[in-house]
Amino acid sequence: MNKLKVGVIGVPMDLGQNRRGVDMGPSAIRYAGLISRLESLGHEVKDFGDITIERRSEEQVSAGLKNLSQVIHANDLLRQQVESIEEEGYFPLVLGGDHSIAIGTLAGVTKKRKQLGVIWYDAHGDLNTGDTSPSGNIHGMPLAVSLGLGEESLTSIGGFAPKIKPEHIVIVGARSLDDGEKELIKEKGIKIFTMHEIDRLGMTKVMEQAIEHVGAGTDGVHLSLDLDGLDPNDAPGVGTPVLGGISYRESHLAMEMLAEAGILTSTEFVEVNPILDERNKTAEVAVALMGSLFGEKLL
Ligand code: B3U
Ligand code: MN
Ligand code: MN
Repeated sequence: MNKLKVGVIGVPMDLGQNRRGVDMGPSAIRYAGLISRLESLGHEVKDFGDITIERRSEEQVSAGLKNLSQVIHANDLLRQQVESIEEEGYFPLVLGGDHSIAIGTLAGVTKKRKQLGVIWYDAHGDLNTGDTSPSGNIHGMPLAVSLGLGEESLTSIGGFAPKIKPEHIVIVGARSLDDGEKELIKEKGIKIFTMHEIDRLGMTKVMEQAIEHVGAGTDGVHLSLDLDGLDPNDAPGVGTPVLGGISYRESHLAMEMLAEAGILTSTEFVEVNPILDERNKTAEVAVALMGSLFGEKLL
């Protein structure tokens, strides 16, 4: 793998969902040795620190969305940071935080890349809008927002919408979808490999097809990896665990195949919750997967 300049940015944000602790994700991931792991692979790594997040106040719900104004503010800051990290020639590596931060990451990277491919590695679809969400939690909405759907104050971050196109997306690992999300997937023809396809085809075929899909007609590829895509036995420190997930080994294989394909232009690892974790296991898993993603090999 080519040696990269990697720009790390943390987003200590928990306002896109109800459970406290996911704001400590960036610290836990750094503590698990992220920076030295990437440096040992020969990459030049610059840690740009953390975005400042507004404090959680009394729960505010606007248009059915919780903590909307704080989530907008955080994502707009993240967008600006991601834009400038890329302008300085760094590969953006964003550490969450809950998955609502994908709104800002994608707004930042699509300033330059108007045909971005996206791999959404997640137990969930994150395709809800205020109308379909069962929870009002914005971390269940970032993929819909990036498609230009739902709350206008979120879709308009960065001054343009949509950020991405349905045909450039692939979802990997889904096993919990709400009715509105299922309809949207069908309506937009979004490519999805649920756990059924992973079991049936195996991770090798799934990733071959996923890589081909996001590589076609795109000018860059973003990996948005929600740790709850993994099985809760392998990644227990997440807010909404769902049984029957992708294994640690399958996830390493997926990361290695992405490294070999050499198509990624940005990534984010989200939903690590150290309070719910077992001795930082989930952060360590995240760092191990980032190792494979950035070219680590046994021999
Ligand atoms: N689909 C549900 C649950 C959920 C989405 N993302 C996570 N959980 N992590 C929702 O609230 O939108
Ligand atoms: Mn998610
Ligand atoms: Mn999820």
